[in-house]
Amino acid sequence: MSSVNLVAREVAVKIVFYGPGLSGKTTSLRKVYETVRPAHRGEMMSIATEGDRTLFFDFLPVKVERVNDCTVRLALYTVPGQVFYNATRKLVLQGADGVVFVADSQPEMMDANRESLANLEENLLEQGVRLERFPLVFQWNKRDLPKALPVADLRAALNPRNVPDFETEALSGHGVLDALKAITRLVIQDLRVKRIVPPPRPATPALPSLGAPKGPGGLEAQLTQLAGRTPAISTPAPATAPAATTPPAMMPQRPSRSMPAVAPQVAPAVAPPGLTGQRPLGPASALAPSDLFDHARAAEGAFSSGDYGTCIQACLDAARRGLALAGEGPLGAQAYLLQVDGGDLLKLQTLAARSSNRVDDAAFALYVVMQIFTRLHAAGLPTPASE
Ligand SMILES: Nc1nc2c(ncn2[C@@H]2O[C@H](COP(=O)(O)OP(=O)(O)O)[C@@H](O)[C@H]2O)c(=O)[nH]1
Ligand SMILES: [Mg+2]
Repeated sequence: MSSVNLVAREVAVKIVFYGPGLSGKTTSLRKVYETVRPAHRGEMMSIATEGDRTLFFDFLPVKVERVNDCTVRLALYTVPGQVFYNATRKLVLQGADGVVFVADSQPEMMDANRESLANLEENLLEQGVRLERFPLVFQWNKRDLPKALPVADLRAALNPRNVPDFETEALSGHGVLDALKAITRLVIQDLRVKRIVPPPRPATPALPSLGAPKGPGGLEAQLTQLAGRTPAISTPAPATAPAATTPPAMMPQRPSRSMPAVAPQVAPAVAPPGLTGQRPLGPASALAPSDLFDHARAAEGAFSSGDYGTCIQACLDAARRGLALAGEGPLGAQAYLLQVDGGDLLKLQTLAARSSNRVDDAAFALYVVMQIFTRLHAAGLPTPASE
């Protein structure tokens, strides 16, 4: 399950390696483990293995530190491929943000590949997720074997949607990181579309070293390269060229030093989907949980047009609704729970009762709702079920 800490600009995503038994999922994960510098990963955990088979799952946490201004944490899982472990697969798949499907390129494995892909589709559907709208990439694995099927055959059978796919040899690691980069990019894009991850911040005038990766071999450098800022490493062309050669910027740009409390004119240059051509997101709507997005936009719109009274009313309404997400009870108790400044709330109520307001009053009201949104994020509210 993805989670986002907007204050620290940290995104945690869950990626699952799926596929039939023995296709190379555990080997792929092990390769990621060996490739990523120790400072950027935790220990690989393999749960209840017997012989070389994954009976429960493998888990590897990877931290991609400071890609531009955003820290990405990847929780990488594999599922047991054997048909009879479907309950475990469902469990591991729960809350996944994206899947790397590891297909075995051998002709005799095609039925198992198809069956596993159908099983993925079915298990996602049980969670209310449709595969065709879910971030997905393919590894065509075991390309080193002489009898490996042509990629065109694998694509025709398994990848009619033409999502990014990669020829891989998990044993040597060839192509594995490319697939991981691609799924990370797709997941971040998807989370942006869902407004879980904020849109990129505007680029600041470049200090030459700011966007540079920290080290030549890290996943961080690879991801930075994907963001299209500092090509540092040449990677082999993926099997699906168009999808991977024209990557849109996937990571937020480096921030200015401090976040302005209210300043619509410095709002991110990128409007969220569906809002193209309209006013760009302001800081309050960028922070707002989805239920309160319209309130935040209304407040910002009123602020921009000089209607400070409406702005303050919208903020007060958003503040009440936001605080209610902390649970039942009086406003003061909810504010206390969320560690929102009670004095600020009282002042907001006072401002809302006034017949005329100034620009700094409206700015203060926006500051109060942003405070609430930030505290809600820190507390993990609203939970996905309540949103
Ligand atoms: N020749 C070859 N063998 C591979 C490759 N990837 C994995 N294997 C082998 O396939 C077997 C199953 O791999 P594993 O990663 O355990 O599969 P999983 O069940 O999908 O986790 C192991 O013996 C691996 O060494 C590859 O790219 N080429
Ligand atoms: Mg395994």
